[in-house]
Amino acid sequence: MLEDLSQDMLKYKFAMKVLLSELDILFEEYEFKNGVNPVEHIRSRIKTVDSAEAKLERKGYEVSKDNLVSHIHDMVGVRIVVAFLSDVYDVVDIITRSSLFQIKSQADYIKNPKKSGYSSYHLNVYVPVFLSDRQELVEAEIQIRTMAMDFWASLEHKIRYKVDEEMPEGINEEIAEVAQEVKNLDVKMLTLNKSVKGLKKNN
Ligand code: 0O2
Repeated sequence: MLEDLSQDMLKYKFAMKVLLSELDILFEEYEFKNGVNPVEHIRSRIKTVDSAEAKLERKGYEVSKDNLVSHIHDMVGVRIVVAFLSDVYDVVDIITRSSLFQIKSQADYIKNPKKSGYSSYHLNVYVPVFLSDRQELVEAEIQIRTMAMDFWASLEHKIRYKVDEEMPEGINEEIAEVAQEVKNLDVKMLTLNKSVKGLKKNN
């Protein structure tokens, strides 16, 4: 059982407000300049203490406040869902250019999917929070993915969390195969979109 986290939870809440507000500004500015907004929708959540405890246990750490701060990197989590593969990289570019955020790390699970088949682009950033007497940098995880990747990840999560034990034989492989099909769809839709864009330009 974790020590009192009320002050930390408040900090996460403030970091989320700053993060969402900056994203809103960045995407609205992008739309003003380019006439299109690459974002379909944004979801956000602050991880519950119960879920953080479960994750620490899963990772083999003792449940403590110190371990939570050191090993749970997604207490503040935002998911940005876009239409096309190329939009993922546009969004990464928009966020990494913002001088508000300090980029801690990035992982491209689209170019290098996880063994499960999971693919998304992960950006871990530090968000500045200005309190009355000090500034704090709070870590947040931003996941950027297409609608197709989001479909796969949401359903895979539902399937996996139904079983406490190991998956029955063959299921993991089949789920990974579906991820490949999803990837093919993303590539196909991107190609179609590019063809139509080309037509518009020629007219
Ligand atoms: P939830 O329910 O989203 O909170 P960490 O960086 O410490 O968070 P890790 O494994 O080092 O953990 O980092 P990683 O893999 O970059 O990001 C973890 C998050 O990515 C997960 O958070 C999921 O949201 C997502 N994710 C990673 N792998 C998979 C996968 O195989 N399937 C699905 N559906 N999602 C995945 P949580 O806390 O595990 O879950």
